[in-house]
Amino acid sequence: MEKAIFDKIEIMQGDITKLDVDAIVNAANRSLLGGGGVDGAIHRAAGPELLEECRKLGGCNTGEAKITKGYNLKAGHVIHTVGPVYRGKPEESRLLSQCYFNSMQLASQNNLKSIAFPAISCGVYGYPVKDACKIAIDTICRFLEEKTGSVTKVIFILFSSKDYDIYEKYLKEISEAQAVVRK
Ligand code: AR6
Repeated sequence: MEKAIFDKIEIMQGDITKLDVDAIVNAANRSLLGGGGVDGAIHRAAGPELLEECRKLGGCNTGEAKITKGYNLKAGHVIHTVGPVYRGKPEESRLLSQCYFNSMQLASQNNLKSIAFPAISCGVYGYPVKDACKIAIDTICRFLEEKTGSVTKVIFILFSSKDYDIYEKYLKEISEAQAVVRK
């Protein structure tokens, strides 16, 4: 893996609704009509026009992604994706990976440069953060390696310091492993 890929990835702790990026990703449900957690926070910060646009989208399947404007957010766009509910079945990791891949694809198709992801499925949907973190980071690295898209900055933003530490540790592990391989 190229070192340049890791230069495009950043990990932060905080509130995704405050970020000034081209797109923030929403961990939505299949109705796309809002909910709790990060979905509720994004809708509150974006204002009612976001819900109006979401109503026209006709929902979204698990693993897929749809884009809207950001309205009152600093972020220009919201990419809504629907993570799997965790039950420990094998297809859930594929679906979670698709959320990240399809969100990146949509960002690229819209010529966006910066995108921020929350820990999709790691709240109400119950996905274990350690497993979800690997899927998230591995999928983004694969995307950045395979595609020459518009995205030059990918931020993972975690609400808790515990989740932040898990992401930081894994990113360090794989970037150091790559450094050894390159020697
Ligand atoms: N900024 C960053 N991360 C946040 C924020 C925030 N403002 N708020 C929460 N998180 P969840 P899910 C973290 O439950 O598991 C909704 O009702 C949170 O700590 O928001 O994919 C939808 O409508 C957790 O780590 O999403 C769906 O019905 C992560 O975001 C359902 O929840 C995801 O937690 C989706 O469940």
